[in-house]
Amino acid sequence: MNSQKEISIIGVPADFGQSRRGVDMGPSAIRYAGVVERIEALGHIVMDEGDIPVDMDAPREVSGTNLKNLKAVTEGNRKLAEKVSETVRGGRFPLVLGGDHSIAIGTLAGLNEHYSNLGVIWYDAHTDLNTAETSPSGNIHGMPLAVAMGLGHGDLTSIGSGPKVKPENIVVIGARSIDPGERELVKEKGIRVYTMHEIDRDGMTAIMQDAIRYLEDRGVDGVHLSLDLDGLDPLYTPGVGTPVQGGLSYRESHLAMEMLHSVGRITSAEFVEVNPILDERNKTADVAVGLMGSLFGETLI
Ligand code: HAR
Ligand code: MN
Ligand code: MN
Ligand code: MN
Repeated sequence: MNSQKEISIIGVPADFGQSRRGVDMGPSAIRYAGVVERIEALGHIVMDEGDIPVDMDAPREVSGTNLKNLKAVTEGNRKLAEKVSETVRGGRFPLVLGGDHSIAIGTLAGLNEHYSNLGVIWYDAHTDLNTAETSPSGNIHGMPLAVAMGLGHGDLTSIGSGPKVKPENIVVIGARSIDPGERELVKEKGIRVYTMHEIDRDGMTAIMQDAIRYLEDRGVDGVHLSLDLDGLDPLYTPGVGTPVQGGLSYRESHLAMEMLHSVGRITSAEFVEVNPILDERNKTADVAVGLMGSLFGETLI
């Protein structure tokens, strides 16, 4: 049986963390794909809180750093952190809709107000562990996991207080595009990364069982799912800014969500990088909503 949740949907129409326009329309695309109805049909109480006010006219560059749009990313994330924190304080499950993946900085900062040993599942083709020093692009959406560990530009790490997540409380699932500096950080910090190699070799069932047991062994007091739609193969989710071939399948991804639901430990989630301009007939938003269905208890029979 499905245990009923009160879920707050928080849209973040922001595209400042990367260079392709359109991902700011992700929340609308996901709403049009029927997110509210889909989750309500499972017996949950869903409140669509609308969108975080994002200033799309904010200056796009800031001098003195190679980070693109640092000021705009910082401001948006401050607002999001406040909203996420308020949601958890009210006893509701935050379901954040992106927007590019830089918004995870704000989500995790908000969650950190309420958890002292948060676990994070990062479902993504990328590890998003770059800093100003290692980033090949200057795009902040390639950095949020480093920022959450307290590494990176001070404007970003100072949103909320202190580091937001311990490296040993992170699992990355689906990685297949990892920059040299990110690889070093994975090794140095001992971050648990299940690349496509391990998933091909062992299968999604074993990987998810291992990931869940690993986080339980860490004694986590909550688990945040940060799902980048580019974790799936672009066959299934073409509407993303940085597609990488050889990704997770549609069914593997549903299986992962179904397993997370049955364990019942996910306390917040975000779905990011849906870009309707790059999509085919809202396919990527449809997939995102389907995955949310599985995460919140949909079954095939
Ligand atoms: N690693 C590359 C960079 O830092 C590409 C990052 C792409 N990131 C996302 N989020 N789409 O996972 O620029
Ligand atoms: Mn990402
Ligand atoms: Mn904390
Ligand atoms: Mn990605």
